[in-house]
Amino acid sequence: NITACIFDLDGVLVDTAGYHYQAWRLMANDLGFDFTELQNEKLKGVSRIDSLKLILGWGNVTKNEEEMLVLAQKKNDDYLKMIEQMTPENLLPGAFDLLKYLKANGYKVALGSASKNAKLILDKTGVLPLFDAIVDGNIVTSSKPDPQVFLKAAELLNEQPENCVVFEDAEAGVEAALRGKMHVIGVGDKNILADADVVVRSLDEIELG
Ligand code: B16
Ligand code: MG
Repeated sequence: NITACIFDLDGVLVDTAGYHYQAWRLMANDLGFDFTELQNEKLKGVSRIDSLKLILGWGNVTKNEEEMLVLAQKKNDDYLKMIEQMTPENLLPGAFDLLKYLKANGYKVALGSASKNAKLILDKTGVLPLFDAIVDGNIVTSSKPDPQVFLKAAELLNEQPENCVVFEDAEAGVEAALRGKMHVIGVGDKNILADADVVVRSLDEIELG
């Protein structure tokens, strides 16, 4: 019996992938190369520093640790300028109604995201008060598919994993939820998220009540 819901952020509640892509592209272009939207898919759910390493690899660019930190910082500054404009309108279809419904019906709600900017985004989109716990890139040390992010969320909610359902758009996130012995609803393409218990195209497909 499900008593708690844990949400991924990017790709489930909001669509920030486009902003991440724009900001990383600025960096890549400065370094003299470019990468495609298809390559950008590979960055979903992946931490900032691991994303940077993947992108530098695509451009055959080598940087030392210190240079990488500077590049990651610059990308994040550009990204922060972009998300500064976010409002509740940027919530994906069905997200607000589902969160409100869960709250009104006594479910516990947590966030389980790789992003260090998660809290800011929840605040900008007006849903921060609907969350009982937030586990984000500032807390997590092992990225998805490691289940740490979701197990930590269950722990903060004081819930057993088997009573939690995770909402995820990334393959690695679905795997993380399953490894954590949780239920998982995939949000996106059912061919990519084949291991999820249920797959919806978007949160507004979920029937409330
Ligand atoms: P930041 P999620 C992930 O969020 C994004 O999907 C991924 O593209 C991004 O690199 C990562 O957060 C880190 O984000 O640079 O803001 O710390 O899908 O786990 O909510
Ligand atoms: Mg995601």
